[in-house]
Amino acid sequence: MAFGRSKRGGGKTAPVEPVTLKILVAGGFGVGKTTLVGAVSEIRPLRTEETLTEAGSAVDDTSGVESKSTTTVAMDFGRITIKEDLVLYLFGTPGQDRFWFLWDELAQGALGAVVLVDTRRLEDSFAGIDYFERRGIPFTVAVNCFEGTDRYPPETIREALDLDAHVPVMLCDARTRQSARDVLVSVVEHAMRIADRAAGSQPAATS
Ligand SMILES: Nc1nc2c(ncn2[C@@H]2O[C@H](COP(=O)(O)OP(=O)(O)OP(=O)(O)O)[C@@H](O)[C@H]2O)c(=O)[nH]1
Ligand SMILES: [Mg+2]
Repeated sequence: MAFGRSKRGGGKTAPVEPVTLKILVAGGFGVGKTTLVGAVSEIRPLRTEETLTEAGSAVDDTSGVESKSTTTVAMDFGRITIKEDLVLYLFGTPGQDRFWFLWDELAQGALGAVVLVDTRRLEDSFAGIDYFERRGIPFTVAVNCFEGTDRYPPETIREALDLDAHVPVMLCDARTRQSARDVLVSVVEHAMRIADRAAGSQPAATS
């Protein structure tokens, strides 16, 4: 798992390095992954955007996000300090099926994930949800509420996506720092709950 705490210098006054966690930001094409990483990142996010071309219009369905002119072809990378001793490294996945081969690399060592959802294309999130479920990677489902789209309560989304009762489902605005931050905090809390539960079910160590 991609987190750890270390002390540099060994001296009593040496600052404690923060715990660093790796979080994936996943979801279907054009759902707002790059937007979310950019909204919360405190460093200039690394992006790997390529221009959408006329030639690709048959496979790149931009309905609903017609202003979209680029797409992620490798990953997004950003960082957010949640508190002094907790830093998240964010890895946004590419949204298109042809980049699936990158997912296993990106998922290595991830503590958890966000699956961003657009209710106009709910089915685009199935593959991401299946991916994390199969690998036992904790995830939060975050509905990116585009203007003009119908709003559904989280419980309706849970039913539509056939999610387990413990999976957090929330509504968000991927463009807003606070909203995106809330989603990331939810992922960390959810992953910690699962880790605690797993630790609690382990037989006590014998000395
Ligand atoms: N109105 C509105 N537009 C949004 C929102 N989130 C993203 N957008 C726009 O939607 C488009 C898609 O956003 P991206 O962040 O590129 O989506 P993505 O999921 O990274 O896309 P891919 O990497 O191509 O899969 C962009 O034009 C954004 O400006 C939102 O919450 N509301
Ligand atoms: Mg993107």
